[in-house]
Amino acid sequence: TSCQAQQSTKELSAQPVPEPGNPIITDKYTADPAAIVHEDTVFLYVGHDEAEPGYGFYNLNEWLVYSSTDMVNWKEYDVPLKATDFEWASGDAWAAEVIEKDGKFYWYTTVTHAIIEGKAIGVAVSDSPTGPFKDARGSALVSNDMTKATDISWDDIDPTVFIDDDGQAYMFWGNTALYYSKLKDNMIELEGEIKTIDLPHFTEAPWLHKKNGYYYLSYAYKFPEKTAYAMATDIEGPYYFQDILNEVAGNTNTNHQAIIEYKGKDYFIYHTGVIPTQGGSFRRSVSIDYLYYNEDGTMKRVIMTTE
Ligand code: FUB
Repeated sequence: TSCQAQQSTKELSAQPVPEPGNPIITDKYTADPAAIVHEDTVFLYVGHDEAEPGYGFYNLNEWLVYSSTDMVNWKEYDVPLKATDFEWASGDAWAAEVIEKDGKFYWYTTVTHAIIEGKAIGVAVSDSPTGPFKDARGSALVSNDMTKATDISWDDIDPTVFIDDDGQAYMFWGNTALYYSKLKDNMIELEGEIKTIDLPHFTEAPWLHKKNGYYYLSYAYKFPEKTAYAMATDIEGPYYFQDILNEVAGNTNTNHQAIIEYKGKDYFIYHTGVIPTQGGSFRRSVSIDYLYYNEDGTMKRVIMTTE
């Protein structure tokens, strides 16, 4: 009957989206994911891990961009940005994050400064989420001579940028010390002083997101790294430590997360070293799993899945 036909159509359209199979990219090694949703499409930004098997450190020279409308099928684009596109940098395409403002896409990146010792943060800009991106300043946005909370030269890494509901943009970053600063309206200059936030066992990889009035600061915790998180009701804190969000991911001593909501579901995007074969701490692969919140706003621990 027509009633039965209607019923079965409804059941079909109510099927959940397919479980994402992990890792999501298998033809190259990818690390340090960041993602945005723009016009109903997810854009995923990663570093390209190019270390040879057995090489015991990072070898990342470029970032890559992918898009998806179902979190399962990912389209790759031409290489949108390389570390040496910043003429003042000597290389090292470490963790980076893109944000959109007024139709422009700003990509905050970690690189090694060619003159000032240590890591530094650059910002590139494009009219499109897939690039091409160009250095927006011609100089570092943050370099090691500007931050003094640690003696290490790699404490200016892993920027995460967030625009609050009142339009004010903030950047959080760091290794060992967690720094943050406001950004000017032009998105390419800091505004005011650089401050710090104390979080237990903060290592690196901060990610800031907001949901239902809470600010969530997730970060790499201890080493080998788990992902932990703290919550606040004001972007500048105080942040209250909550819990471990994700355990050490298989076969890699780092972890690096992005958290997004897309088409009514929440996703935890991270990297592991497990797969494909010959993966490890310097040959990582981006994976995606569902993220679930409790009624009080806290987040449930992520269940990492493979194929
Ligand atoms: O990929 C290089 C570095 O490893 C990143 O900047 C850190 O977050 C860690 O994942």
